[in-house]
Amino acid sequence: MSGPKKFGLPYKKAVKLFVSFTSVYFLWELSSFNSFGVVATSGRKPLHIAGIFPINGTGGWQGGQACKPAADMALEDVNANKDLLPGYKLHLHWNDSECEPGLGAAVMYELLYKQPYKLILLAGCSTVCTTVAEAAKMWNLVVLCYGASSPALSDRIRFPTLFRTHPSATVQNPTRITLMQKFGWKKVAILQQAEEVFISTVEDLEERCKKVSIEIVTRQSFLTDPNEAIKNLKRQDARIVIGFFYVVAARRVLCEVYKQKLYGRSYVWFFIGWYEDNWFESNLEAEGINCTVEEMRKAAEGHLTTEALMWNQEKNKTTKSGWTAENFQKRLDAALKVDSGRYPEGYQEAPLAYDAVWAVALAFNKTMEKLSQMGRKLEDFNYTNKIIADEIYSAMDNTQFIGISGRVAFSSETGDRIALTQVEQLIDGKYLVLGYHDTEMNKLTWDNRERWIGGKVPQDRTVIKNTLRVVSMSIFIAMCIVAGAGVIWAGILLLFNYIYRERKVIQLSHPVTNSLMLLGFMLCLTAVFFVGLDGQFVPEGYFPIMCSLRNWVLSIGFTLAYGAMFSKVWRVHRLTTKHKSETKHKIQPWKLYLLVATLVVIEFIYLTIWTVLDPMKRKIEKFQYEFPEDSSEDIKFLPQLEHCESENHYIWLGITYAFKGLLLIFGLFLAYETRSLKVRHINDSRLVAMSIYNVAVLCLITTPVTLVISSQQDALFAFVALAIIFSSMITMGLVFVPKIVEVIREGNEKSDRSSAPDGGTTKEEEERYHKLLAENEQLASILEQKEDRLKQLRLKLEEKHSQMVGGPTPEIEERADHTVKFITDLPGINGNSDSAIGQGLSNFLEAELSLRNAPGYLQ
Ligand code: ABU
Repeated sequence: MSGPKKFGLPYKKAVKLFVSFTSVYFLWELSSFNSFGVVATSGRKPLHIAGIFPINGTGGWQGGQACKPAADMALEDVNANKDLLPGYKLHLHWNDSECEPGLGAAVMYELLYKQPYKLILLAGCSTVCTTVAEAAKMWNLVVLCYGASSPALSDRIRFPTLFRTHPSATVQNPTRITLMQKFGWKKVAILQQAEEVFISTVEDLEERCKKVSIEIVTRQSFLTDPNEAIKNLKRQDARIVIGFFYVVAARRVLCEVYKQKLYGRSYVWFFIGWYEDNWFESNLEAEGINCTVEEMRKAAEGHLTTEALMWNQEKNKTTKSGWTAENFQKRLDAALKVDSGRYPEGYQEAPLAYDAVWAVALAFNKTMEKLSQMGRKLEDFNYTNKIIADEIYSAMDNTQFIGISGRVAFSSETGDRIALTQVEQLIDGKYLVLGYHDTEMNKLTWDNRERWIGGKVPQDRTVIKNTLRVVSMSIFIAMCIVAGAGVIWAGILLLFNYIYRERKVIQLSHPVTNSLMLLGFMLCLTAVFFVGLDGQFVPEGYFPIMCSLRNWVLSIGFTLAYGAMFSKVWRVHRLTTKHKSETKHKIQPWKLYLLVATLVVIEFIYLTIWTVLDPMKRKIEKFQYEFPEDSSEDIKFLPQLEHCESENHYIWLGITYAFKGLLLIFGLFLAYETRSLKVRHINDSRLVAMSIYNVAVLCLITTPVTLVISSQQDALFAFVALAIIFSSMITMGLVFVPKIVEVIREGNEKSDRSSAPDGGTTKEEEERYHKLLAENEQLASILEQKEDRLKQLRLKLEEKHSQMVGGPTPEIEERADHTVKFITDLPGINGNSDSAIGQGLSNFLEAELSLRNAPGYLQ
């Protein structure tokens, strides 16, 4: 930054050290020189002034190259003017500061402590002016800066004796703001060299931007190499860049701009306007700029500059010096030998240096008059003479005149020059004035001569177009058609279930449970439609409703369908685990309904809690930018995908998956356990078990896959839709197609012959059953006949017994009793008898009868 840094000391400390050291030198000098200056030649007393000109440096502003000759011209003119400073002649003592604050301070020290006393100090370059103006107050010395734009110099407390003919750099800021507003730029970036002059200008600009809601996207600074800073600008997509740097740095910036391709139709660069007209193509080799003149021209084309006016716009108006601006320019050009077209640095500011000397002369003139009234003289001035110093200050403060740079006047609050700002643009390698801005009146005079490379005003940012990723129409329509067909199919099955409810094949399948299952599938298939309804159909505001609708329809549908299937396998499994006597009873249908209802109620309560506590919202997933095919379009696309999400979405999903997952796995287990069981009262239980495999497996596959492909809208929709369609259709087919076939096979008769379509009773079994029934009836009648015959025999036996004297022998008695007891103990013929039992019984009876008729048997 400034000098003290070079010496490695804090700034104030450095100034104090400098002042105390030089005071010693000052006392020593005073002892040898007691009078003011040397005796003037040609009878006029010299009035000595000091000047510091930056000329030979390698950085900063070397404006002394043109300003020193301009100051010399002014001295010449002032001294030639008879009305000005009568009896006196201005004499300039000067040295080169190279725009280095350290060197500037040393030069000042030398100028001040070498006799004669200097009445005023002229300085150029902000960094040097800052250093010398802060110290000069210690010597009661007024400083007039002809080439310092730093806004920091407007601080009257820090620089109480400073004036400047150079306007503050802040005068350009309102102009910059006005231009941004004119072209609709709301986002700008700043690139600055790390110098106080630019830092304070940028701070002022930031404040002003804030007031008018212009966003500073980034503020990049660099010391010497702008490479990284420009990379950052590119990274931040800066399009409108305001640059603050000295001309040497400006060349480096421009070369880097070329290399990093931050020029052309999409970019606008604002540069400071006080560089010389051909700044971007000169000194390239000397400064080690690694770009050709052609490349520099290419990068510079179209940039804008702002600068306070430094030349009187009324070119032919005679100024205080007697010169018109036009004539002065010719004279200056001749002095500087600018025929070659190469302007030395400081050419723009030359009128300021010229007018600075005139301001000094006019102020001295005024002071002389004032001092003569007080009986004092200008030549009485020394560095402790506060009275004369104050008079010089006051005269300078009131100095006003029309100079080569325009109207010269100083603001008493800041010491600043008041000026118009000029806006220029580099068009075809030449600067063209576009307009002027009156900062005080905030009035822009614009000639509409600007020219943009792309033919239109560049944008302040890449326009980002949000593109919603939506389900492709063909997939959506295809899935909706299939799902719709599924809904119709489920409706037909519902009707079938109702119409044929009296048929045994339907009756024994628990038609109400199947109807609930069909209703569930209808809801699931309807959910396919809702899942596909995205931003292309549903406005943003209604999307959360759509999210809840999807969730509710699919969840309730699944619970109804799966719950109905689950209840059947559950009941079948329960039957296998119950005591045999209990299985004789018919299955209670209400138990099935209760299980389905319980599951649905749980689902309903859960969904209500979810919806009320943490409703689903429209969440946007953003993807990588995509660029249009046509690269001339300054736009990029931001693909977005809508998702339905609650705040604690993954907690809710966790609960859902845990509950349903357990239900699915348990269902799978029950289905496996009951796979080979035939239950007459749930005739389709095995088919339902197969359906559970189908649904469970599909669900268990679909859920993790959907999580993985959640960012691919088409794949996600197709996968979910197909999973719903497949599981619903396969289940409906498995459960109902055999029933339909059976009903068709039976025709329209209401036959009860069939008991189960799932392979429970075949035709052969049926016939065998009927045969057995007939045989049973036959045996029952035989048994009846035999019983009658047995009764008759018993009667006969009793008669014989009463006729006998002394009765039968005990052996015969016992055999007869045994026979009667055996017959009485026989099981009922209507029970489980078969032909074998009947045959055995008849053989026994025949044998018994033959025994009774045998010889020796007592009759
Ligand atoms: N127009 C030249 C300004 C130089 C400076 O402020 O340092």
